[in-house]
Amino acid sequence: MAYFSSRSGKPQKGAQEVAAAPTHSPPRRRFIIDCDPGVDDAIAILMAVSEAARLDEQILAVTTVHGNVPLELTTKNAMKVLDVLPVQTPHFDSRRIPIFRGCASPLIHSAHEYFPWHGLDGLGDAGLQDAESRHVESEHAALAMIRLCKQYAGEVTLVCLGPLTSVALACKLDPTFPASVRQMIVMGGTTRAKGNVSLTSEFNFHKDPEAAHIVLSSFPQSYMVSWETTEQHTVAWEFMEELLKQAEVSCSSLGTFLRGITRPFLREKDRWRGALICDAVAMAVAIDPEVVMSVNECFVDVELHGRYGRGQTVIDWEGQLKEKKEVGAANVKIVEKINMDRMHEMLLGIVKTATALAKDPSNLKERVQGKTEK
Ligand SMILES: [Ca+2]
Repeated sequence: MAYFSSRSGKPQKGAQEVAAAPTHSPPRRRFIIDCDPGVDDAIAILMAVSEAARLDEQILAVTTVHGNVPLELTTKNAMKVLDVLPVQTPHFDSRRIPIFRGCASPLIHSAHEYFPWHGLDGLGDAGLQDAESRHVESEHAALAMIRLCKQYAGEVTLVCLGPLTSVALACKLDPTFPASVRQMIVMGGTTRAKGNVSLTSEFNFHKDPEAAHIVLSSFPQSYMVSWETTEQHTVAWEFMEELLKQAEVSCSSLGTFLRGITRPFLREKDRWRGALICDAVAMAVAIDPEVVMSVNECFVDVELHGRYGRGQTVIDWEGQLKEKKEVGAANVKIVEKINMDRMHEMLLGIVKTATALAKDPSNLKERVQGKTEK
């Protein structure tokens, strides 16, 4: 049963073929997703699950942080999202992805502003049931990140889709933590100081500027997927509608989930050229770095003061600080352009995975009964 197509157009291994793959070879990459679900976080997580299943990669953890809604809700939402695609491969079992609760508030300031973009519950007020079969680990997200990245030193892609509070805490708890991470992807910041919650700052950096500063200055290199870049890579409304229809036809539970959570976005049709799923753009970069078509490498920091500038991303476009020897090498790859065809494939992959599971639930059972290597 082939349900994925490769970029070359050749059919790739389907669910059963993946199950029969050798179990002795290690996973190709491992991911930790730090997030604040959030509708776009949800879509990004589903993309990661379907791609990880296809590529036999691992999602080591989903860690939650305050952000779009309070921590209690982002954690509940992460559990709900992970329940949507119960998929297994020899190295991957979405039902066993552990969830770790992170920071409930920013490092220093105590302001709690929430914005209604994702509904009051963070998932479009779609009335989704809690995922009662799941639980949250007792270890703090920051400690779990440190532990897992040490355990798999040099193998982990850390994808940050919310305020960077927990990641910054991990950097301070263990200064060797950043060097243990293979690749760091951040959805956040701005390239032209075009703020979306203040005049100059993007939501994730605005929520915890100190954390963003600590993270960018601690990691030797990060990919930054800015607000402006995501704004320029919206998903056409026609594509979104087709995606929803395909999901509803082929897998009603996924269709109901996606239709429910995207309702607030669809109400904004007149405001944007397409669906703004910022975290999905960042996730596309994490899943397949070749999706990136254009980057600028610069020194990047975050402004921590100022009447209008707090939380603003500051970029040394002309290398002035480097010339003065105030900073070293560029610390950030600013993603400017991505391949939207590839991102569309990843979005369609969610439906294809769900369709395969809906058609062949016995395959799922077989894997759970002992053929899954953990
Ligand atoms: Ca987010």
